[in-house]
Amino acid sequence: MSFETIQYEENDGYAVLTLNRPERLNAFTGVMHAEIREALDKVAANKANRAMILTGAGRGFCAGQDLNDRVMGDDDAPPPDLGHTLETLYNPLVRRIRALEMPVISAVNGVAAGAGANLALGGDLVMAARSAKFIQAFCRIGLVPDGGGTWLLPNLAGRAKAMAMAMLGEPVSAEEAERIGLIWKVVEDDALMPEARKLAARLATQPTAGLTAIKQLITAAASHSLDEQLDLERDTQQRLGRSHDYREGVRAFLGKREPVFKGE
Ligand code: LHQ
Repeated sequence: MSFETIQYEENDGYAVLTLNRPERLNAFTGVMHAEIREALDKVAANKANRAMILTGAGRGFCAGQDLNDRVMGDDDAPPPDLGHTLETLYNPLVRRIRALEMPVISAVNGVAAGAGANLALGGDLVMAARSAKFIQAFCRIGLVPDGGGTWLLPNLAGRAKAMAMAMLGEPVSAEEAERIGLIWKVVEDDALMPEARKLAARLATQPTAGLTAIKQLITAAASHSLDEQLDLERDTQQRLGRSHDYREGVRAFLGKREPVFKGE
């Protein structure tokens, strides 16, 4: 499959989507948005895909919106409609990744800035190379964190850290990001992709419907009461209790053998 601004690969039960404009630290353009949408359609259309890795080519993960792109506006043009850009490009992308019915691994290979940082943080399992850093660069150009940033930051790291990251726009190292709960874990630079691939291949053998439900419930918890969440757990468990993979998991345990999950 050939794209201009991304690379797409399917392999061993998982897909890898690599942002690929390394000379611009993989900053987003309209073309890149369109290609990502097309790739995500492919990920979802193939039932053999049971996990996805999102990463970047070269020394950066993604530097957010390409500031040369017309959507940002310039002196001679009328003011840009950034709301339209979010509504039509970024918000659907964030929602689409959240709704993908499989775990999404962010493998953050280098600097992740602006919407690129929040794209990474929106993944389900976020791994970062030791040299990676996260920058909420928006405040430097008079904007607010988007791509879900104002929701993700306080939910992941708490209000105090969220405020400091969003208002100061200073780089947060991968180690610091792990320490404050912004990401899952740091790995050595050259271990990032081997580890991400190993994890994706392992996830591809797991009960995918159950993992998808975990993703949905943990997302829902951020805006639910305990009572609402208990009801959601009841309904979800009821559904999963009728699934192939639940039956298989219990039978394998009782039979003292490895389970063979279908993902449904
Ligand atoms: C870039 C970019 C870039 C173009 C590096 N654009 N060229 C979306 C749209 C609608 C509403 C508003 O919100 C948004 C969301 C956003 O994402 S807004 C925030 C946009 N991003 C930024 O403000 C980050 C800008 N980039 C940087 O601050 C630095 O490049 C970082 C800190 C990411 C990395 O710094 P360095 O490692 O020193 O690399 P560099 O600055 O030298 O960048 C390498 C090249 O990439 C360079 O080009 P050049 O021709 O000089 O080699 C940069 O101009 C280019 N580049 N980010 N976003």
